[in-house]
Amino acid sequence: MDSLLTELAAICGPGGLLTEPADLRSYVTDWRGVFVGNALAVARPSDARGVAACVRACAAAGVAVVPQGGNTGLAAGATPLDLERAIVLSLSRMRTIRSCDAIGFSIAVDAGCVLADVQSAAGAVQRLFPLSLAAEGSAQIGGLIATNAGGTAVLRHGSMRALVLGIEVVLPDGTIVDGMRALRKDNAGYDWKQLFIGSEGTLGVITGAVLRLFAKPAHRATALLGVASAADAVAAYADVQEALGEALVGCELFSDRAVELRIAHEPQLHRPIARHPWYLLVEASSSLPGLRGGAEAALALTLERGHAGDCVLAESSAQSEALWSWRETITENERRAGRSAKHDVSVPISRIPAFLARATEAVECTHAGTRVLAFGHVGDGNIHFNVLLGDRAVAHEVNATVHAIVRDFSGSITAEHGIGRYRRDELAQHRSPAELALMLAVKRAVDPRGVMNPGAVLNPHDAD
Ligand code: FAD
Ligand code: 2HG
Ligand code: ZN
Repeated sequence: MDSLLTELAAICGPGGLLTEPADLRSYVTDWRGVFVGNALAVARPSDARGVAACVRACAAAGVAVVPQGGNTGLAAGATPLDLERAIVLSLSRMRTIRSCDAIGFSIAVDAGCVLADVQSAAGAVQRLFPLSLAAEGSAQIGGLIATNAGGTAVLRHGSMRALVLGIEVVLPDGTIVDGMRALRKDNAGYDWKQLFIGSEGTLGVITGAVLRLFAKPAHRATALLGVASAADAVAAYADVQEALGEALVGCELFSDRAVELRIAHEPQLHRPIARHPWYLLVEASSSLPGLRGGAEAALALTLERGHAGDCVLAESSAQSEALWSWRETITENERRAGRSAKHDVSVPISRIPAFLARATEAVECTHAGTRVLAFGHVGDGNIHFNVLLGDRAVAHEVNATVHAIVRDFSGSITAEHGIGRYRRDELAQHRSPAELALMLAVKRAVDPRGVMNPGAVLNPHDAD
């Protein structure tokens, strides 16, 4: 093993290989601090050739490679758990914006670029990279592609898959495949990049990407609505969708429990509108004038129909950001509140109220000391049905209770965070044997020696 570490140190250059336990700790621990793994080293190459050389060296030594971006994932996909011999391959030193094409509305970046930096680079040329999420100051483009991340603008712009034009990947045998094309239309053979989007590091290491940009909208409108029930919330969502149409960017739901959690940590804050059981945060944007009038009409419509009880429309971008902070701090406040069981579910939008009612009752009545903290992307049918736990020992039972209900609603157990290691053992209950066989066939074809992130997504024994 010493010879592998010597080889990796030579590939990564000065300071590029970490081997001291204190230096490894943050890389082998997931964002929530729930999962702690083990690695021989963290390799931080500085370019795609360095990544390829690291992967080749590990494959030859029979050592697993766990790709890691910003380590903000919520499915323990980047955490080397239960692996006898693994290295974490961190893209953190690959942060170059390779080029930005304002006319072609595209940007080519290293996979280690942090999302906020890509947003800024696009903004500097009056373009928009629309992916937006609370972890944007740390999450990297490679990790966002590997998880097919969603966020708060999916309603208008889609998940990461819809934003990727081309990628560059390193395969498990060290081959670099260059697909850094900025083409909008290209039907030449299989669209192989789709395999890597959402593959959670199990098929290869994404080292670069060409991303789609949009015109930076001149006008934005942000509103917060107070609603009495989940049924009113989905009805209010339909109202604003009806009134704002293509100007609607996102529609986010959170409960008053989320507001209470924040105020518990920041007691100087006041609720931005009168207390309601639920709140709906609506974001719209347009390059055309008249958006504010449109937003006012949308709010009037939903108030008139009785779906919202109160609302506020931001008067400035500072007020927009202040409203968004109620939504974007929920995950951090949940982490501060202690151990929780996360569920990243999707169900048909119109069935969200029935799902919430049934799952809340099943959890809170069956598992003593639990409190549901539900929030999410209502316009995508994606609810983070998280459960604050009094007793962490019931986490698995709570997962089973919630996921059984998700199955009854023909939903998904992960709408955006992925399977990783957190949900791996449940995948077989939610995909047919034919679908699982297809996934295993892909894994075996691309990674026959099981080098790439073994134990994530697929059970390692099934993948043998
Ligand atoms: P990591 O956590 O490092 O890795 C995630 C997975 O991708 C792992 O399986 C890893 O092996 C693989 N991977 C990482 N880099 C590469 C690469 N270069 N090549 C191949 N595989 C790679 N997610 C959403 O979808 N929507 C949200 O709204 C959202 N909000 C969040 C808010 C907070 C506060 C936090 C902490 C997380 C949130 N997430 C959200 C989850 C997380 O930010 C995303 O999953 C993100 O895509 C992870 O990116 P990362 O660079 O941190 O990847
Ligand atoms: C969000 O929508 C993220 O804020 C995180 O996907 C959700 O904390 C969570 O479970
Ligand atoms: Zn989310």
